[in-house]
Amino acid sequence: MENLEKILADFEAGLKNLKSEREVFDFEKRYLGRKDGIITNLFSEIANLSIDEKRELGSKLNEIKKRIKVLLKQKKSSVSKIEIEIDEDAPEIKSGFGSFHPLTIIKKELAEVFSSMGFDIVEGFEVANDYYNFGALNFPEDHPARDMQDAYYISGSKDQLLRAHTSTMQVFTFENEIPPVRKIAMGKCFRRDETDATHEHTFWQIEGFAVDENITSGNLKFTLNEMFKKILEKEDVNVRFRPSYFPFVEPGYEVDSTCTFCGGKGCRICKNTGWIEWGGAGMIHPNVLEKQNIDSKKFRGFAFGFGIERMAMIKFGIKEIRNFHSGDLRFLGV
Ligand code: FA5
Repeated sequence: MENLEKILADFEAGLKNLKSEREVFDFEKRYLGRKDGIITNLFSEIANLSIDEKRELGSKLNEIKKRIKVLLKQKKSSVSKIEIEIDEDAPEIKSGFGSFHPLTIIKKELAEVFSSMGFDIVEGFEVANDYYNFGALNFPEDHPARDMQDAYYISGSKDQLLRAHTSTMQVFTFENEIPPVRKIAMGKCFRRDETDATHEHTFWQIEGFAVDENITSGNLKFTLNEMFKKILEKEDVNVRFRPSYFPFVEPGYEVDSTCTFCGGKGCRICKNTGWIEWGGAGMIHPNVLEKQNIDSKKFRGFAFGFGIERMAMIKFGIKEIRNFHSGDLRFLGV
């Protein structure tokens, strides 16, 4: 019995010195731990005593256990719950504020400039079928892009594929909306291209198109000029169209802007031409509109499609496309 009083007194004295929640837990374990707790052990010792002793000591032990529990509870609520364990040997953690990914910056700028011109912004679907990716866009049956070697087909399917360009969004839109429409689609595209410094199997494109009664290439040029001014952060940017071929536009163009990095004199970015190549554009082919029951005599439209990684590479002087999706924090400058 005396021993029990001493145990309780020791407990109370020890409890006073505890400063943290961790210490309280350890202390609790020392007394009430299931394996080797001081009180727990005493309970198992009772088993060897006579019935009378058992009764007397048992009730005293229960009383002490109760008291210990109450005191532990009080102590737990009084010590600080917020503790940081410091590992002296752990490497230093550099704190940084982080930064936006270059693609995020470009997408945000594109969203801003096009919404200011009244374009709706959509992302669209990454899985399409031959019809949305090619057929409805006037690709001839034997066009090489339709080849299984160039697009990722869903396994076991000859029809379903991962979209190879965001032009699929023209078809989805014309199926569901009546002109006038102005739309921007930004999303991932997939191609079985050889990976190199400027090509990846997965990349982002922006598709833009507008259909109305009096749309001309002049509208296209103005719209793209506004986009270049925003991305290049310069007011004096010119746009140049060179003839090109895409089955879903007629006429089709390759779009260049003046090189704002050298002022047109020639540099590494423009490969000494004074012009930067951005991507494809053109006037939407009447066949594409007619396939969706849009009267091509009444309505005309423009469309353009650019690689967003390419835009970021130009804007930020990034030389290697594989950096974008590598997850390497050094690239992000964090
Ligand atoms: C197209 O994809 C057309 N849909 C663009 C278009 C839209 C033309 C509307 C006319 C009217 P193209 O295959 O050239 O075109 O791709 C456009 C851009 O996507 C390229 O200039 C390039 O920047 C980017 N791109 C294409 N393939 C890859 C790739 N494997 N990796 C990274 N970027 C790519």
